[in-house]
Amino acid sequence: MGAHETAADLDRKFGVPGVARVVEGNGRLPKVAVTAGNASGEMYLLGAEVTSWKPQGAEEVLFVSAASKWADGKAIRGGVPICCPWFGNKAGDPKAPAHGFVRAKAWQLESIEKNGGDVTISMATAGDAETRKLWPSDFRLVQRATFGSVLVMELEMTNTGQSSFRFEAALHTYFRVGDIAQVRIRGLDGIRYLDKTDGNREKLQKGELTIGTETDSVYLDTAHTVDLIDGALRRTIEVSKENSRSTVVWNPWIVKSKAMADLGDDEWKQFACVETCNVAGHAIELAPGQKHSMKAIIRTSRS
Ligand code: TA6
Repeated sequence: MGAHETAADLDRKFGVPGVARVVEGNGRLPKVAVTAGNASGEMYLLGAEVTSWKPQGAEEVLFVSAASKWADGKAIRGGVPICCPWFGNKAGDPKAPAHGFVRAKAWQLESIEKNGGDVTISMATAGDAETRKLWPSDFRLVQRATFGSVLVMELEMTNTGQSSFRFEAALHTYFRVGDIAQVRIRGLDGIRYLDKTDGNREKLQKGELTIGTETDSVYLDTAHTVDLIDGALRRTIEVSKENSRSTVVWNPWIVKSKAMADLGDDEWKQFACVETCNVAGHAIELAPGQKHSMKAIIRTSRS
């Protein structure tokens, strides 16, 4: 977004009447509001963050906290934050922002394309003097979100510099559930994971995963599709992916939620994160001019 481009300026440039408009959202932050044939949804320029996806005839699939802050420089709590170029705390730099810096930046809206009943929104961000203080690499990062009966999010990293770099990336998706106590997560059976609630100990997933306490698990070397089965809302959310070797499952539970200023004390009951990632040992090395694209493909069905 140019220095002074308002939502109205962007709407004049990119808006598609009756399909996708650029408007002021929460905190008067610019967002693209999608009302396409196959789905409705929202994507903020702040962090290129998808905050809503409702396939035609279905309920909202994503969770956003009622206590989320809505301000430039602050990550939105919920939706699909983009964690990049590192995941979690930055090794050796406790003052660096958790999960990298791109989720707290205003991205550039590049295009809105209607394709039948679907809409694809592209937003981009790139290295600058500020980001180089945190991460001395030149890069361009594009998030392409297609809102339709399926939600497809493609995160494409390009090394625009003269030297190689390694980066981590996560589409940190918050899925809305009716009651976390009635959720089962299928598809990780037999997969090794790091349990961040237990000193990062490596463990083995046995059978389906249910969530009955704080859960923060980094599943390793898995390209598996995961099904989030929501007993309360009687639906299944299928999370498949391309070019992603790690999957994170997170719910803060009671104590951690109380400590989070941008999450309601009881909101832990209403979401589960199933995150499409390349983190830890699956960080990606890019040579100058190389690109890497990771995709999350989300479907929902009655169950
Ligand atoms: O993806 C799980 C996780 O890494 C947790 O450890 C927790 O920190 C969560 O992300 C949320 O992080 P945030 O920086 O958004 O509060």
